Amino acid sequence: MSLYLMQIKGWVHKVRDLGKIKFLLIRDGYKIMQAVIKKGESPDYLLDLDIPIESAVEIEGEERETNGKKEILVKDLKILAKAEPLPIDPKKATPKKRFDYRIIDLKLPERQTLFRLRAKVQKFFRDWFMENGFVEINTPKIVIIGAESGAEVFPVLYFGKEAYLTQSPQLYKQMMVSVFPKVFEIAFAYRAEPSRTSRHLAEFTSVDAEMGFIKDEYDVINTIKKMLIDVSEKAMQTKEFEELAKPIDLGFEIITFDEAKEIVKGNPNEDLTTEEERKLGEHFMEEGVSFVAVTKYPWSERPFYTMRLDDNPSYTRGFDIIFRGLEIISGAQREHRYEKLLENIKEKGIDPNKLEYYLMAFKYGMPPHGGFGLGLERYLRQLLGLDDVREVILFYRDIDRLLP
Ligand code: ATP
Ligand code: AMO
Repeated sequence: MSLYLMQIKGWVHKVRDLGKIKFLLIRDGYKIMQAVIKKGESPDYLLDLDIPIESAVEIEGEERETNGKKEILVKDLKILAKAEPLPIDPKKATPKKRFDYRIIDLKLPERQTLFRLRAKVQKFFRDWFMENGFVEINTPKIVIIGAESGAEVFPVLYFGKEAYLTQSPQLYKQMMVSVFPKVFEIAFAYRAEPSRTSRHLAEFTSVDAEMGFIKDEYDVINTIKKMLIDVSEKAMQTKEFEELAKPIDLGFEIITFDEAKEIVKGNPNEDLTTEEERKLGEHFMEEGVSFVAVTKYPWSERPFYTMRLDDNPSYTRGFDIIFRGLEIISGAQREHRYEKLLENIKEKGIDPNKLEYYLMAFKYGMPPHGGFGLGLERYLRQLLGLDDVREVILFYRDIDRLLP
């Protein structure tokens, strides 16, 4: 029995042609619906129409129920854009081919589910910051000095002068806590990583925050704890997550760098290695702890802006957050005292003249402050239990890929 006339627009996902009856699956970017062309009930010309998969179509028909499932009996079908035969089957293609033909790969419903989840997660982070008094800022992406390390920058020719793509909004977000007590930014950051790993991108999404008037780095870590638990809970409650992955425990622990090195039996004189991060993650996951904050990093491993311990200057208030065995966040209490900051800059071998505008902010009421940067692709990779950050960014950039 026909219910009512309706219209759907979307892409032809599958066609099953049985001669007198044709079943079409139509995908609209959210769901897949069945449309039926039936001799005697649909106009005759439709039975002979060539409808290649992935063509964009507009269908009018009657909604009805067959065997408890809703479908559309087609009364009219317009091909808005006829698709050519697809060059790959993304379900069977190698990763290289999938990424060469990413636009076809993205037509798989499970990819769309993933990118709808990514869009929601980005919104959950933004909502969380806004609900907690952070002001959203947008800082320059073309800069003169790299904040993290000089070597990994992309040079840009800027009206005849050499500039760089920003590695992190670090210097600007710090400057901004002398204006607003709490700021955040979600934007691409650029690293000329010559590496081919499953966790490095040349262009990644950095979720950054900076907070003024803190007591110490634990204020920042506890803020991160609330944010990660809230955002992860919301993400896991989405229908997209349910389709893609299994829920994870949201335990959160705070330890020191020396304690972390003891657990993994590592060398306390060097940074945690990738392998040690993995071991640390496994150790804590057994107890339902997915997030491990590791603080009090050695000064030798942290950038100039990190605050050192007054009573033990070879250690800092810098920390990393390891999420199920992978670093997803770096953060710190920053050095806000002008003279000490200048000493630290010189000790790291940086020319303070290059930081003139950054340093200016510290002369006019810079409060004690701290913050963090989270790699959105790394977070999503770990949340979904995937094995490569390339899967969770639409069009990735690395040493081997600038197209598409
Ligand atoms: P940083 O905070 O120093 O900028 P990051 O946030 O980019 O680092 P990673 O580069 O993932 O973090 O560093 C984590 C660990 O990964 C390092 O301790 C190092 O052992 C390892 N690592 C870094 N770069 C590479 C690489 N190109 N190839 C293999 N391992 C690497
Ligand atoms: P860091 O350099 O550790 O710290 O970067 C912060 C976080 O960004 C992510 N990340 C990356 N993700 C993908 N590909 C990359 N090449 C890449 N590089 C970094 C990681 C990392 O934990 N200014 C500091 C943050 C701060 O102290 O506020 C910074 O940029 O998840």
